[in-house]
Amino acid sequence: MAIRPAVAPPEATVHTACPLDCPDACTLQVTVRGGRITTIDGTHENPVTGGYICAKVRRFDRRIYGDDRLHFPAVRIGAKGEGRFRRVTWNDAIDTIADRLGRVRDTHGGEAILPLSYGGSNGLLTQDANDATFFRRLGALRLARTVCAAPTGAANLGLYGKMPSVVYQDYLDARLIVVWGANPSASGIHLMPYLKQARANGATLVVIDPRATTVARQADHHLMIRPGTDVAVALAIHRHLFESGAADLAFLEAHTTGWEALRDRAQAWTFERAAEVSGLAAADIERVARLYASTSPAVVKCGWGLERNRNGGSAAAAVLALPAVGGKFGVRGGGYSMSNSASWSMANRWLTEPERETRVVNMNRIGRELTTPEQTPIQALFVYNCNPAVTLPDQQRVLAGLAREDLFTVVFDQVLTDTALFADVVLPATTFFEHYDTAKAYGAISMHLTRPVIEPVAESRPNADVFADLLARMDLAGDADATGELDQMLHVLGHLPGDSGQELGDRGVATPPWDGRPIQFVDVFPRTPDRKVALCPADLDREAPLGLYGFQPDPATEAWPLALISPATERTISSTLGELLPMPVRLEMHPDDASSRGIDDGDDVRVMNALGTMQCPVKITGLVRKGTVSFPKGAWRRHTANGLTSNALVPDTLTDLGGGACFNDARVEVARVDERRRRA
Ligand SMILES: Nc1nc2c(c(=O)[nH]1)N[C@H]1C(S)=C(S)[C@@H](COP(=O)(O)OP(=O)(O)OC[C@H]3O[C@@H](n4cnc5c(=O)[nH]c(N)nc54)[C@H](O)[C@@H]3O)O[C@H]1N2
Ligand SMILES: Nc1nc2c(c(=O)[nH]1)N[C@H]1C(S)=C(S)[C@@H](COP(=O)(O)OP(=O)(O)OC[C@H]3O[C@@H](n4cnc5c(=O)[nH]c(N)nc54)[C@H](O)[C@@H]3O)O[C@H]1N2
Ligand code: SF4
Ligand SMILES: [Mo]
Repeated sequence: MAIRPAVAPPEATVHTACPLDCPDACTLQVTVRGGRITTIDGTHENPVTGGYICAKVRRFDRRIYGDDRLHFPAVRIGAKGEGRFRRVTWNDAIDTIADRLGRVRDTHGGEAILPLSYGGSNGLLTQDANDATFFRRLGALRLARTVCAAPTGAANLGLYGKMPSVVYQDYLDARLIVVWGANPSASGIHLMPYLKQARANGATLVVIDPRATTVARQADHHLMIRPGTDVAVALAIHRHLFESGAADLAFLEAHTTGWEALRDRAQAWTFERAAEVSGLAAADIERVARLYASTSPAVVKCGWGLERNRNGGSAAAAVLALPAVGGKFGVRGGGYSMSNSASWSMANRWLTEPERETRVVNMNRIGRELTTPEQTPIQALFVYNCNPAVTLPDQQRVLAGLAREDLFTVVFDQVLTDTALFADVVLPATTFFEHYDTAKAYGAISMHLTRPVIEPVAESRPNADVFADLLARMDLAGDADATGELDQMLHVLGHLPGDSGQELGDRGVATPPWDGRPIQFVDVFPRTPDRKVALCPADLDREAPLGLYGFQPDPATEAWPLALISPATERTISSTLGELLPMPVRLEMHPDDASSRGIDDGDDVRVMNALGTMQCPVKITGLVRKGTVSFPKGAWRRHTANGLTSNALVPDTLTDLGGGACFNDARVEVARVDERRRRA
């Protein structure tokens, strides 16, 4: 698989890889007939793919050729949000953008321009390449990309310097597997066969989740925890390890700092107290603590579900600290898994333009930034690789910001998203079947080349080309810049560590560091300055409002007693592919919560709190814990009766560490839509 030719012949089977925001980075085999994609399937080049892929990507042709696909650049002719546009040429669209951004910069300064993107579905070429060069040279605001993995990332960085994680293949060696706040049955499906095989080999599986997900139903022990209380449960396990003599003091002395502080802070968390806070039975927590103390190799897989609340950073830190205290490192199948995204140590070396010290905007507070600006008001918004109208907290405020008539908004996307409806200029983007990219797994440690399989649909174009055009049109281009997409791809490949760029270009797959299966504390060590695990790092301790491992009580009130969570589902990747999600989307609710409110299965309900209301039908199910309701992440506005999704109920408060989003910290009440309203 050499990087050229750019596009497959009209009849061919082409190998590529999936760069969507999923831990697995599947390698793909795509059949093309008459220049159109006919089938998409998995291969074995990425060993975890195992020849199969998820249903979303298997039917990705429905996005590529679907009704919601953007075909041409267009400018707004209706009101903001109305979605009436007039087709224009690329030349005119780029001129309009260059003209408006230039005027905003000259009148208000670069800090009146906000680039809004998240690495949602993107590899090394479609984000932080020409786009970053462009916005840096414009002197635009900087974006803190905190919507995901900010608290877990801060914890993993603070404790371990993001040491590479235990990979899926090594779960087969574990005797105990704890899946904590993760749902691989939907959001990293290639872990599932390893869990099944590990259990067949005799391993015990523990799942800690407020919902009985598929993986939880396969577990030997499922702790159906109250959202936001993981730190209490993890500390109770730490307390048990120290009290029972199971803590590995020799390891703690030799390889960690700050363990006494962790021990002291865990002291208050008896099983009973943790049980009270978390809604679990003390005996169930104790059983898991005893299992963890007595079983090796033991691996803890920390997910992202537990981070999205006010205690999320401390929760992740307490969970990640378990293998250090329990003495679980140094054997295959022992230790922890968090994200492996940092395991290649790439540091964006291909970006030569220095970052400027402009103001940093936290993307979780975009609604506030756009509507009640404290500093230079944002006059221009450039959205790409992101769908803020439905993916960010405090949705009504975000929508109010997007509706500002004076805000010049560009939305560059593959489909007409809810955000694109608010654009002044809409630009059509290629999908990963039409452009180059890299697919870097963050579950396994593997990296693959994503390459164009078909010609771009209609007039869609890759990010690299469009930002190169904008650089040129605004007289911001430098002589050494990569111009077109292929040029940029070769430039990025040329800056990858070791031979990996060459390998990706030649073979489409790079050799992972440590053969891709490092054993923690044998092959890899903490990347902290002293190579020790920092169990109570000073910066994290300062940042967390109650100090690291502090517990901020549940925000539930009498008026808003239910916890609303919004986890990933198998049908979308965040809001990507949401255009294909069947309607309507339902709120999952426990039978007891429903009956105490007189709600029947299928009833239309209002889900409400002080921030807003969402109206949708209910699905009554024992698969969600009592006191918690669940609505799918990634739903579009069309999926509810009133055009607002769960994010209309999510506060824009930030997590204790990392400035992360509190998606699972919404507290709500649910009521049946009354008959009169229903007829209206
Ligand atoms: N199919 C699919 N795959 C995806 C995605 C997708 O949207 N769809 N998204 C991708 C992205 S962007 C990410 S970040 C990852 C996310 O992957 P995951 O780590 O699986 O994250 P979530 O789906 O947010 O939540 C995981 C589980 O945490 C539970 N949970 C919620 N709150 C709490 C809590 O307070 N404590 C505990 N212990 N559990 C809690 C939820 O019920 C859920 O089952 O998946 C990626 N993969
Ligand atoms: N309620 C709730 N909300 C959540 C979460 C939650 O758990 N609950 N989870 C959060 C998480 S984990 C994440 S990661 C965020 C993700 O939120 P976003 O960053 O908004 O990600 P997506 O929803 O995937 O939207 C990405 C958009 O980029 C477009 N796109 C993809 N590739 C390209 C490209 O090459 N070029 C251009 N120009 N566009 C492209 C896609 O079509 C899509 O519309 O959502 C968050 N939102
Ligand atoms: S979304 Fe995940 S499971 Fe689906 S093809 Fe892509 S990498 Fe594989
Ligand atoms: Mo995410």
